[in-house]
Amino acid sequence: MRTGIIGLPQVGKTSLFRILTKAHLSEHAYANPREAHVGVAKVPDDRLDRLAALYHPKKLTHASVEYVDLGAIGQEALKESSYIGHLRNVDALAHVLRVFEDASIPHVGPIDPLRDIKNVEFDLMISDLGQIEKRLERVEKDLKKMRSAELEKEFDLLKRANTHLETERPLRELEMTPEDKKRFRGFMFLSEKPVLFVLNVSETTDLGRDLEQAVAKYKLTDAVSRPNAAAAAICGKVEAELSEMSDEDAAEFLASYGLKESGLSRLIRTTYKLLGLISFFTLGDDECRAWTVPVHSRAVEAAGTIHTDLEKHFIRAETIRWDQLLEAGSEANARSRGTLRLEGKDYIVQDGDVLHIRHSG
Ligand SMILES: Nc1nc2c(ncn2[C@@H]2O[C@H](COP(=O)(O)OP(=O)(O)OP(=O)(O)O)[C@@H](O)[C@H]2O)c(=O)[nH]1
Ligand SMILES: [Mg+2]
Repeated sequence: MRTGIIGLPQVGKTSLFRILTKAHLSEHAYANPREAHVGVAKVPDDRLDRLAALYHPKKLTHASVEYVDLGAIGQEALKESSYIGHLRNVDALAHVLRVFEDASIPHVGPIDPLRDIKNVEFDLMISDLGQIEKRLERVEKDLKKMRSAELEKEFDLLKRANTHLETERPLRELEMTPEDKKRFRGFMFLSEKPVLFVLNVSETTDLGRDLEQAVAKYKLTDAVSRPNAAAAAICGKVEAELSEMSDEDAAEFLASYGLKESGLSRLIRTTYKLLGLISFFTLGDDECRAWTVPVHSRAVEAAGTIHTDLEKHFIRAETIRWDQLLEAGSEANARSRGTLRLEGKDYIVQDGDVLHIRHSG
């Protein structure tokens, strides 16, 4: 899974990227704001950490997400093939919004994240509209030459998308059947991608409360409750300091701001929810590991993400909820308590399940 970090100039995109991926970028990387950076972020998961304490594994593997830090967005940037190439290839967007006050860092005007959202969304939609118009012309020509049921369906969908965009609504809000989605897949439309609005707020003494209220304060409640959109507020300054600390120091530091967890944990979790992803765990003395699958995945599909052989030779999945296993203290205890279940191929994996795949391979 790959998320593109986008936004207007100087809103904190690269800062967020560095904190997420713990990347130490060279001065050179800052000197060229048009250059894209790619990095991997570990998905923090307290459940996995606690389970691993039962096993003391040789290796502890968290799930990971890729982030791409792109230069500032705008009509000009969207004409550059490398910029748009990077942007098309992400699964989701993290749109960083400037909310922090700092007179020394220029912004397009007074702090107004709703205006900034509209501007950036407009650019995404104009890019999609151009692509749709080109494709419509092509399909129209082909339809004159020959009749094709599939082409007609594509034509209707493109027309519908065109009208939708002309009323200034992004494609992520267009109702589509799974077939429609397939028809659009190859286009990699920008405004179709799920978006997480990241509010980068000022450092304040009551940060916990300010983060919670940021969405309402800036009148973003409507914008962030639209289909395939979500929001997370963070304080870039505080997160940057946190990322340099040991776990104990970080916990104390968070508490001093009235916070329970880092903004990054919340941000990554919200991205998972937005993309309809869940985690399940495999545990053992060699390795304890978190895996990522789409919600509603069947046990046999989950097995396939671990190894194709496990999918092919799947017999049963020994399953237990992560908290039930913690409570039992060991698999043996869980088995005698009857909380360890045997599930078949079609079992729908739940977020936080611990799976042990039994196979004949
Ligand atoms: N006060 C304050 N300054 C911040 C915060 N986040 C970032 N900055 C500053 O804002 C400036 C721009 O930060 P970057 O992370 O480089 O922003 P960017 O969006 O990547 O900028 P471009 O790539 O040039 O568009 C830097 O001077 C940062 O130190 C914040 O939360 N508070
Ligand atoms: Mg940058």
